[in-house]
Amino acid sequence: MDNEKSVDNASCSMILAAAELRAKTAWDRQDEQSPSCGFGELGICCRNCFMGPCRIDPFGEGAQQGVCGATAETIVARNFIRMIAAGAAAHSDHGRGVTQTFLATARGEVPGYEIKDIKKLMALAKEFDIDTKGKTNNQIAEEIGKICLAEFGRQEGKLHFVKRAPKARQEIWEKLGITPRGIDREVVEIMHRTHMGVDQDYKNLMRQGSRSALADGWGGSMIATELQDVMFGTPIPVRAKTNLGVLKKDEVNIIVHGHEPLLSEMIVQVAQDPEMIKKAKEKGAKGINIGGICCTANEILLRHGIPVAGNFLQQELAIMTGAVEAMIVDIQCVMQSLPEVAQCFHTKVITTTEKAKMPGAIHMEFDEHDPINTAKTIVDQAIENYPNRGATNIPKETMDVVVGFSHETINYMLGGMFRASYRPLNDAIIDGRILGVAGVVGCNNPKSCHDNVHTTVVKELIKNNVLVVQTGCSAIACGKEGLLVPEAALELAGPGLREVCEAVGIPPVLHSGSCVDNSRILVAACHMVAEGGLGNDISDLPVAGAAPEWMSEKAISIGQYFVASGVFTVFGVGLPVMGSKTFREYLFEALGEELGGKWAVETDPYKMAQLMIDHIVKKREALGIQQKRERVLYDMDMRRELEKCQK
Ligand code: SF4
Ligand code: MSK
Repeated sequence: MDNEKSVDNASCSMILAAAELRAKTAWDRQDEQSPSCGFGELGICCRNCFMGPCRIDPFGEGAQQGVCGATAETIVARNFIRMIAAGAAAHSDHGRGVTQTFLATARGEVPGYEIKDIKKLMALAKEFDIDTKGKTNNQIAEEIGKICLAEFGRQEGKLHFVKRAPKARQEIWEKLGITPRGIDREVVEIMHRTHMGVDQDYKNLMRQGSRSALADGWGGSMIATELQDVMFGTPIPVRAKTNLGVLKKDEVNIIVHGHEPLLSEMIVQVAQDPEMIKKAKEKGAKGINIGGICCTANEILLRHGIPVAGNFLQQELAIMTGAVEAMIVDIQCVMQSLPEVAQCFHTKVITTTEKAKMPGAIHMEFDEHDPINTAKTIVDQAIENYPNRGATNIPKETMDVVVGFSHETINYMLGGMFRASYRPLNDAIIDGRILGVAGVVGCNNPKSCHDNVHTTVVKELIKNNVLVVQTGCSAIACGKEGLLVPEAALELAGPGLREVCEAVGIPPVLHSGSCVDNSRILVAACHMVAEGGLGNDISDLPVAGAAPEWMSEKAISIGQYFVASGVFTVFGVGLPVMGSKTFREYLFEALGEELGGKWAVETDPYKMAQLMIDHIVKKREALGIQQKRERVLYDMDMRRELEKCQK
C-alpha cells in the first residue's frame, strides 16, 4: 500500500495497480512537476503584459519590481484576486445555467424538470416580495427565475441575498464599499483592475477581491443552491455508500463527474427506466449502476442517495478499475488526462457541455430542452459498451454514510417541524457542551497525502466538541473514513458534542452538499446570529472554516467569501501569497481588523485543528461564555439579558 500518497485503502490499491500497468496518475505527474516553480508558488511572477513576464527575487537580492514598477505586494494581490475572479466566475456560471433551466422549467419548455419544493419556492417568493395571490406555482417560479437571472447582469444596487446577512455584517460591507452590486460586474472589474497599469494598491485590489467573492457566495453560488433545491428537492437525510467499491462487477457502471446536477438528475431517472434496464440485460449486465465523482456526486448523493465512487483524486482511479462503461463529465475539476487513461480500458469519456470539451473524449451535447432524450442517448452509449469490458479490478472498500444536512434540515432536526430553530444549537454552544462550529470543505491535492488532512482535522475537531459541517470532496473524504456514519462518529466525538447530537438526532459531522452549497453554511451562520445569544454578527460566532487539501481557484473564492463574511479560515497545502511579506501580513492579520475574518495557512492537520479551536475559544471568551457552566435552560428574559451584556 502506498500510504504516503493516500490514506484511503481503495485509492492506495489502485495507485499500485496503476504503477503495474505503467499508467500515469496525478501523483506521477506531480512528481514530474517537482520541484514546482518557486516564483509561481510564492505568487511573485506576473505575465499581465508582454513587457514581462516579470518576477520578484524572493531573497531581496535581485529585481524587486516588474518592468512597469509593480512591487511584490501588487503582483501577489493581482494574482490572488484573479484566482478569486476565476473561482467566482465558475460558481456563478454554474448558477446562471441553473437559473436559465429553472426559468425554462417554469415556462413549461423543458419536460423532465419540475418545480418540486413548493415550500422553498414560496419562501423565496416572500423573500423577493412577489405577490403570489392567484398565481400558479409556475408563474411564481418564472418571476423568481427572472429576478435571479437579472442578478448576474445587475449594474447597480446590491444583490438580493445580501439582505440575508446580519445587519452588522451588511454595515461592514457598506462601510468598506464591498457590497456586491452584480455578479458578472464584480468579476469583470477584477479583470479590469488587474490589467497592466490600473489598480496598484494591494488593499484596494483585495477590496474588489472581497466584493467579487461575496458576489459568488451570496450571489451565484447561493442562487445555484436555492434554485437546484426548488427543482430537484431540498436535501433531507439519506443513507448511502461511498468509495470505489460501489462499482458493480456485473452491472453497467456509469460515473457522473463534475458539478452541475442538471444532466445527472436526468441520468439517474433514465437509469431506472425499465426499458433501459432491459437493454442492459440484453447486453449481459444485471442492471445499471450510477456512481458519482466530485460535486456532481454530492448533488445526487444528497438528493437520491446515489453512491459516490470517489473524490477529486479518484477520477483516474475509477477508470482504472476497468469496470466503468462511461464517465460522463460536465464542468469543473475534470482532469484532461481522463481520455488518455481511458485508452487503456474500454471506458468512454463523454463530455456534455459546449463550455467544456476534451481532446480524445466523445462529445454528446446536453440539450436542456430535451433532457430525457439526451440522457437516454448517453446511457445507451454506456450500455452498448458493456460487452467491451475486459478484466476488472474493483477495490472492495465501501463505507456507509448518512448525508443531506441542508440548512432547512438542520433547522428542523434541531427544533422540530413546528418550532424549527437553531435555539438548541445556540444553547448547547452557550452552555459549553458544543465548543463551536467548523466548516471543513474543499478539494484534494496530490501535494498532500490524499484525504489525510481532511479526516485528521475533522476527527480532532469533533474530539474537541466542535460540530463540523462539510461540503465538496472533503465531505467525501470523511465519508470514506466512516465519519459520516452517525454511530461511528459519535464514538469519536467529545462528550458534550456527543450528548447534544444524540439528544437532537444529528451526527457530529454534517454533509451539506457540493461546492456551491457552501452558501448553505453562510445561511446557517446567519440563522445562528438571528437566533440570539451569540453576538450580532457572523464574526462574533465561535466558528471557523478550513479547506485542508484545496487546489481549485473556486476554493480561493470560497475562502475569501468566508473571510469577508467574518470567518477565520485556514487553508492547508500553502497559499500563493508568501512572496510578499506585506501582503501576507495583510491577509493573515490586518484583514481581520477590517472584516472580522482573516486567512491562515497550516499544513499540519493537528496544528490546523488547533488553530481553529484556539480561534473558537477566543470568540467564546469575547462572548463571555467560555467558562464551562452547569447546563441552564434559558428563558427569554435570560437570553435578552445575555445579549445586552454582549452589546
Ligand atoms: Fe511585468 Fe508589470 Fe507587465 Fe506584470 S504588468 S508583466 S510586472 S511589466
Ligand atoms: S469538486 S472544487 S475538487 S471540492 Fe467541487 Fe472537489 Fe474542489 Fe472540485
